[in-house]
Order: sequence, then structure tokens, then C-alpha cells
Amino acid sequence: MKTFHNPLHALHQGREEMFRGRMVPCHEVPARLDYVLAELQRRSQGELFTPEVDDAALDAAIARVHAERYTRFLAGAWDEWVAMDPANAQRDALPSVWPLPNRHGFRNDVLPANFAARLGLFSFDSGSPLMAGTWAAARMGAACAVAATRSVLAGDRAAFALTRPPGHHAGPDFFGGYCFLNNAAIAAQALRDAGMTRVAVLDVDYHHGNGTQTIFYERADVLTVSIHGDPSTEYPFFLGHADERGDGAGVGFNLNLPLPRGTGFKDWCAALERALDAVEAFDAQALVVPMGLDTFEGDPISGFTLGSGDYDTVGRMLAAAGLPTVFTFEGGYAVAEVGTNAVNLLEGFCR
Ligand code: SP5
Ligand code: ZN
Repeated sequence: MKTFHNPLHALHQGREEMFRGRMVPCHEVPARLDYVLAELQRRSQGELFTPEVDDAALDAAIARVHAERYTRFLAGAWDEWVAMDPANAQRDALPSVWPLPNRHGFRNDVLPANFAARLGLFSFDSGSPLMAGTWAAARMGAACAVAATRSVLAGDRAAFALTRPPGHHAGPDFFGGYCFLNNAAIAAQALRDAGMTRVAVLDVDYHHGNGTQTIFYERADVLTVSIHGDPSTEYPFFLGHADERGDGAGVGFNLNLPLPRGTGFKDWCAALERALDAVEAFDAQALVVPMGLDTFEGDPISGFTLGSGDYDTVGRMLAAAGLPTVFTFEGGYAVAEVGTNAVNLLEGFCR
């Protein structure tokens, strides 16, 4: 399987994230990608590429998923942050104030003049620092997703977009959960735009793919399925419950499979079987897998107990769907093991 990796990923390198009232070192670090890349090389798992960027085509692919005012904000956010106070150049930008939607006459169409207010308007947590290189890294990540999609459209059975920052928490006009551009959604939409009539997204990250769900919630042409820690106790908390089935034309085309903290591989596998049944019933023509490895027993911020060897089985089960498949790299914070776990999954898929 070809891997398209992001040569600019390390331009995004947050220092600290807010957690329960204190600043803690970021979990989403550049070494995560480096470990995966090194393991792909060590095990000779497929060919490695960096994406060729056609600026107009890339911006068009991003604009199919994200609001123009959001990407414009992201592209200029660092300069605005520094313009607020030159000393800001020494620290990451982190949101600290948010609107309460649908309350107090809040109007989403009015952009606040204050940068900190706009930073909050376009985000949902204070755990996702933005810095000078965030936009360049995220945009090149979207290029990886587009390149992986093109390789699958050209006939490859599967391809891997190895990029960070991750994407599945990013919505049409918001960042959060370490994510800025939704690489999986960009891939799914690019598959649709190339003529695939039904595309399924099967998210196996520990955390609910709230951004992807939001992007496709009212659509019947993209099935979104997510297996994740029960949002009643797990991040991102406000979305990911089993009764969220889609809206309007999209009713029946979103499936959430929340599992309690502490779930092991046997029960997780049963959920994957259900997810794959839904993909089959949908009669998908292509599959996108936001691949989070934070379901691992050693993950420092998550609560499932999959072992390294289990990812081979996960890969084989995904392959059994028999669909052209684009993988994107999402969570997985046991840094020293994330390469082994990711490549176990990809090798399992290729078996
Ligand atoms: C892509 C992805 O996996 N995003 C996950 C974002 C999770 N953000 C909240 C993390 C809470 C950190 N908890 C630290 C616990 C330290 N003991
Ligand atoms: Zn995650």
C-alpha cells in the first residue's frame, strides 16, 4: 500500500494543552508520525511518497468540506495572533472563550472583530494549540489525503495518508481535538466528486469522530460510522451517542457505536462487525478509515485495551469489506508503540 506522508508536519508542534485547569505537555507530538514512518520503512510496508501539490485543486478539495471563512481564518490566524501582541510570537494560540450557540441572540453570521473571540467561534476546546506552522502543516495534510484518494481512484486497492495534525474532530467551521482540517472527510468528498456514488467512513479512533459526523450529518451519500468511547464519560462528550442517526435526507446514514471505558478487543471486535455490516448494507463503493491507534491498552489518554497484535486482525477485518480504501492517520498517543500498531493494521489489511 502506498503511503503519502506530510513533509511539513513538524511545523505544527504544540507546547501545551489545557487539561482540567492546568497546562500539560501536548500529547499530539511530531514524534508520532516519525515513528510510523520509521516502522513503515523498517518493515518495507509499501512505497513512501510526499504529495505533489496543485494549489488550485487542493484548495478546491478543502473548500468542498470546510467553510471559506473558516479556512481564511486559519490561514491568517497566526499573523493576527502576533498582531494582537508581539510577545504572542513566543506562545501558541489557544482559545479561551466560546459563544453559547442559539442563546442570548447569538448570531453565527457576525464575525467578531476581536481575534480571541474569533478563535473561540471557530473551535470547541482549549486543547488544540495553533502556531506559526499549523496552517501549512494542516494544508499539506489535506494534500496527503487528496493524493491517497487519487491513488485509490487510479486503481490501487488502498492508500494511506500519513499526516498530522489529525483531522476527524474538525468540522465544517471548527477545530478542536488536535484537528484543524478533516482529512478523512476531504478524502470521502473527493471520492464522491470523482464519481463514487456511495462512500462510507468507518472511524476506529478511540474518540468519536464528531467533525466527520457533523460534516455529513444531513447527507445520504456518505455513511458515517464511528466506534468510540461512550461520550457520556469520554471526550468529545457532546456528540457520539447511539441515538444520533442523521438528520433530514441523512436520517439512517450515521451510526454511532459507543462502548464503555475499559472495553477489550472481543467486545470492540463485535462492534467492528456491526460497523462492517452497516457498510455492506449501505452498498458502499469506497471506504475511508480514520485510523486512530488510541484504542491501544497503553494509550495515555484513552480507555480501551486493544493489544498490538489485535491491530493485525482489525486490518484483516477491514480488508474483508473488499472496498477501495483510504486510511488517514488520527489519534494514538503511546508514541513509542504507535508505529508498530499502525503498521500492524496496514499489514493485516494487505495480507
Ligand atoms: C485525534 C484525537 O485523538 N484527539 C483526541 C483529543 C483528546 N483531547 C482531550 C484529551 C484529554 C487529555 N487527558 C489527559 C489525561 C492525562 N492523565
Ligand atoms: Zn482519538
